Amino acid sequence: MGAIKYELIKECKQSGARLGKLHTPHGIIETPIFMPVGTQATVKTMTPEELKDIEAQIILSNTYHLYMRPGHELIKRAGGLHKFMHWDGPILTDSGGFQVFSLSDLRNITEEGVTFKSHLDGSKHFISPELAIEIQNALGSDIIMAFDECTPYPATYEYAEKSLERTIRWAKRCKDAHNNTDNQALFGIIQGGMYKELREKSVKEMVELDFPGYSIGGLSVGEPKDIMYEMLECTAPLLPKDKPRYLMGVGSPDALLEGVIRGIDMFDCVLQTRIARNGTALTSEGKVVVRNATYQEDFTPLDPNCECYVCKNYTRAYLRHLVKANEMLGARLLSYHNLYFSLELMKNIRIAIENDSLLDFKSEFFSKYGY
Ligand code: PRF
Ligand code: ZN
Repeated sequence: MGAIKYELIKECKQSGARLGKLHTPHGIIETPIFMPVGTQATVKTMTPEELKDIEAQIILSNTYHLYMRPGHELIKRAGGLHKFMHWDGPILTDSGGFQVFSLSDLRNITEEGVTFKSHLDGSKHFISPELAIEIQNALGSDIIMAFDECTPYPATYEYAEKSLERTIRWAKRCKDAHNNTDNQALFGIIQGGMYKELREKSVKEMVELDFPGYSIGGLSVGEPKDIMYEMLECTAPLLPKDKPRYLMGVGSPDALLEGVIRGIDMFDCVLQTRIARNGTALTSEGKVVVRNATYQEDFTPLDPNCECYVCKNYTRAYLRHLVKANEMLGARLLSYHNLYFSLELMKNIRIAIENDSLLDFKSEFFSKYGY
């Protein structure tokens, strides 16, 4: 039967956007959706109850981190990732293919897999496509990712092609290794660097492998935004309409809108919680660096147009004080608001698709937010 089912509800008349429902073993997700990132089995500073308050529908976690610490076998003994972290909604895990490249030292990539040194203690490890699947099977996440190489930017055509071909061979190995297809859906990852032909080839080969969903990887890796949007334009329309499409590691407010317009259904990004921890808020009027002296005596809410718990109860001056004093509540409240803001943006995007007014919504959003 398969673990998930994507129900395409409506295609936008103004753009490539899609409205859908993704049925998973832990609940139904309305798409397009933003997934808060819980790298180490926690969305930093947020309890699962708080995530429910802000209507998070699915969260993301990471194979690489959980493998390094506390270990997938321990999590399996705990009853799986959902039980271990007390989150009963859907979870998507990334395969480690990206984190190994961005975090660990001294990595060496061969046909078999990747050898690397842990970012925690320098110990040596090896992850193969088969192990990435074994770890994700043990975690029990609803949606799991194939093990890929995120082609660095910039890369030559030759390198991007070799890297893509290996990612395709690895995807086949992941598919063969995955034997829990009734409970966990394995997504294939599209790579191909910034080369249109390679992106097309990647889609063609991944679609032939017939995954229940497709991720678009290798974007937002340092390239200009227009190039990322061009890559989306030549990729998303080639993907099957009856499967979900996930743009990996992308989630700034402008990219969420531009991505949805180009046919993306799922996003994740550390931006919301990361900038919260250094004292920055996403608001309807653009980024607010609460830390700045300008807000010292600003007794207004963080975002006058936000209905969240933080905006209803606290002032910019107070939040600035917390951030300046390094009080943990500052990071918590800003994380809460930033995630709420992004989930609310996605909700409004879904409403706009429903009403065939997404491009109007976009102009209105950017007229306040700035571009
Ligand atoms: N591959 C995987 N995870 C990712 C990426 C990728 O290319 C990216 C790139 N933006 C983020 N996370 N497996
Ligand atoms: Zn708010």
